[in-house]
Amino acid sequence: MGGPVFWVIFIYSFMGVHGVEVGDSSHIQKKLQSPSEEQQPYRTAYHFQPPKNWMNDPNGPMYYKGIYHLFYQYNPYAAVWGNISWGHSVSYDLINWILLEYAINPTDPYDINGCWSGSATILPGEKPVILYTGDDFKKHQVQNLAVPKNLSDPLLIEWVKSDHNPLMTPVGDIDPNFFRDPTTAWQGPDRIWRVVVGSQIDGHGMALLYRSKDFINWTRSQDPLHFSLKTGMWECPDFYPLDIKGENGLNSSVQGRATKHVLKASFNDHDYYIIGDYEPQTDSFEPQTDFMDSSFQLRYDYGNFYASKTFYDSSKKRRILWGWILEADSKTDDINKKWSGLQSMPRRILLDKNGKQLIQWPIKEIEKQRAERVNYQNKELKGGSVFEIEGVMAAQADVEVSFDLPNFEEAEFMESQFVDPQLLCSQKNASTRGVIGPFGLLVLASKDLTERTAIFFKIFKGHDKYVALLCSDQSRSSFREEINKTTFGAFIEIDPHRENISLRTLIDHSIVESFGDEGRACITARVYPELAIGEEAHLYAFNYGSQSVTITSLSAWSMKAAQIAPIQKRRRPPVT
Ligand SMILES: *[C@@H]1O[C@H](CO)[C@@H](O)[C@H](O)[C@H]1NC(C)=O
Ligand SMILES: *[C@@H]1O[C@H](CO)[C@@H](O)[C@H](O)[C@H]1NC(C)=O
Ligand SMILES: *[C@@H]1O[C@H](CO)[C@@H](O)[C@H](O)[C@H]1NC(C)=O
Ligand SMILES: *[C@@H]1O[C@H](CO)[C@@H](O)[C@H](O)[C@H]1NC(C)=O
Ligand SMILES: *[C@@H]1O[C@H](CO)[C@@H](O)[C@H](O)[C@H]1NC(C)=O
Ligand SMILES: *[C@@H]1O[C@H](CO)[C@@H](O)[C@H](O)[C@H]1NC(C)=O
Ligand SMILES: CC(=O)N[C@H]1CO[C@H](CO)[C@@H](O)[C@@H]1O
Repeated sequence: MGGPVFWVIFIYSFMGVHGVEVGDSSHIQKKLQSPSEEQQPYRTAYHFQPPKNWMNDPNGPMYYKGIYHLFYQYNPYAAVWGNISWGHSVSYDLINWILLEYAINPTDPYDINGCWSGSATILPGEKPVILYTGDDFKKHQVQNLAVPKNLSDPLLIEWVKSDHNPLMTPVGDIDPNFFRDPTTAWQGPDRIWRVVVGSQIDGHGMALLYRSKDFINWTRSQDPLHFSLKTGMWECPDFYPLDIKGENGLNSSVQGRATKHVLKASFNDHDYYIIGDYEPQTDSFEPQTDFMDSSFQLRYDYGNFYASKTFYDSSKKRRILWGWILEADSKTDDINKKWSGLQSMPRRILLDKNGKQLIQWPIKEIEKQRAERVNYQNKELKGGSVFEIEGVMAAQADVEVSFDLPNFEEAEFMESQFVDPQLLCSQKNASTRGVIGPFGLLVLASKDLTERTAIFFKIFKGHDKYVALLCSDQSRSSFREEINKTTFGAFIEIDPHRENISLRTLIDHSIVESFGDEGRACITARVYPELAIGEEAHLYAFNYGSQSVTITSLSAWSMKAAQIAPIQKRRRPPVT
């Protein structure tokens, strides 16, 4: 017994499919319908969130023996940050989740003030391990190791901390307040493990490099993997290879000519990345363009998205990104609604063909949640027009649309290449008439359009190039005063012969995740409408430019809710 077949059936029954052993069935019943009950209009249906309390960074995501694991920074006691433990959930498809007991709790001198972010590494012989930051009894940040208690338990429910903890401590020039968030480790051709830890030394953001033969005894490298004189503290660094030519993802230990490496760091409330060449012999990393070096900063997401982490999914040979999506309401609202924080839709990451940036796309599995569909083709949107897309649940939908563009000659001129796209989006908002654009979608909109979130494009002509501006305008997303309604924006370079541009938007009650131009620019927003909730939410396409644009095709689907259910402590074998 205990073989994989047994466990597949066993866990299947836990998923509630056989209707047995699922902890809180009233919760599931609710999730199967829609979460838009009166008191909880903002809970999401197909994004990951625990039933209650505070959640922040995704931690240690991994695929192990047929099961996806997601850990996350979690406060077991309240909807505010504090008492941080590692929440743990498992899934077969990255959409439906079983909530397990906490994997790591603050119980030891080296993590008593919190078990903070970290990553999983799968060691040879299929042995997963976790490196995480502990806030110790002196409130110093240190790096610790935890391993599964029983490798035969397919859910890896129990984790034990190493007797050798802490493994890395803030000695020498390292400030004990700025030493955290170890990455997934990788092995060089010399079989030595490397890991980087986020830091700030003399005010400069830094990825400190450590090496180890045995994963226990770690030695700091004299040189960091990378640092920047133009940023402060780097939180949650991530470092991984991507294939230059193919679409397959790579595990973190792949190096060589056919790869580019991505270094991501979280600072200034955003996740910035750079792409370059990594040389494992010398552990040098040479980026094509460095952080803050040009006016065009690469970010995973130009909206609300932070402290992300990727992992390599060996079953589908892809690299997947998760990010923490913060609330944009007040702390009081969080306490009243009893929860705070979402995880983004997991996104597959690819290198763009030009090698200069990443492309992100919601994982294929989400398409299984699609239900009723409406479809339009070759619909002309004359300047100043709005039309309603009816027949889908507008508060819980997936929309894919492609627009045929008019001739660019008429495009508005943009003075400077140093314009901040976010600023441009708030000045040239969805209500401001333009030439080519604004055109796009109005989501979570009230029938009379007094409340709406607008996701739109606008085409500009620069001195030597054309750009599409992608905006997510939250300025009229809610009548509620206390909500942060900052508008977000991103530029996408387009060539003058470009005929069309696409937008995909995932709408889930209080989150709007948009992927512009096949995933070249992503913007996530949190919105909390007062009128446009549940059945009262509407979906529109619009064009406030003077030039007509044509919707080549638009498909919208209602989305089924995911099952996110707790597991009971007492376990019983399945009835087969
Ligand atoms: C380890 O897990 C397997 C599968 O759940 C179980 O059969 C076995 O008894 C466990 N071993 C221990 C020492 O708990
Ligand atoms: C730890 O590794 C370093 C470098 O490899 C070595 O010099 C040192 O002796 C090791 N310490 C222990 C306790 O194994
Ligand atoms: C990573 O991928 C390479 C190339 O496919 C393979 O040789 C290596 O065994 C993999 N390593 C791990 C830890 O999976
Ligand atoms: C939209 O832009 C116009 C013109 O710049 C401005 O007058 C208006 O206040 C803006 N609306 C919002 C809600 O920011
Ligand atoms: C609102 O959100 C933006 C973007 O996330 C942030 O820069 C700004 O500081 C926030 N404003 C307030 C008042 O919190
Ligand atoms: C977009 O335009 C390209 C040519 O520029 C064409 O190959 C493609 O089929 C078009 N896509 C759609 C959805 O119309
Ligand atoms: C239940 C529990 O342990 N709560 C603790 C959370 O953290 C605060 C201070 O950080 C403690 O005062 C609580 O006792």
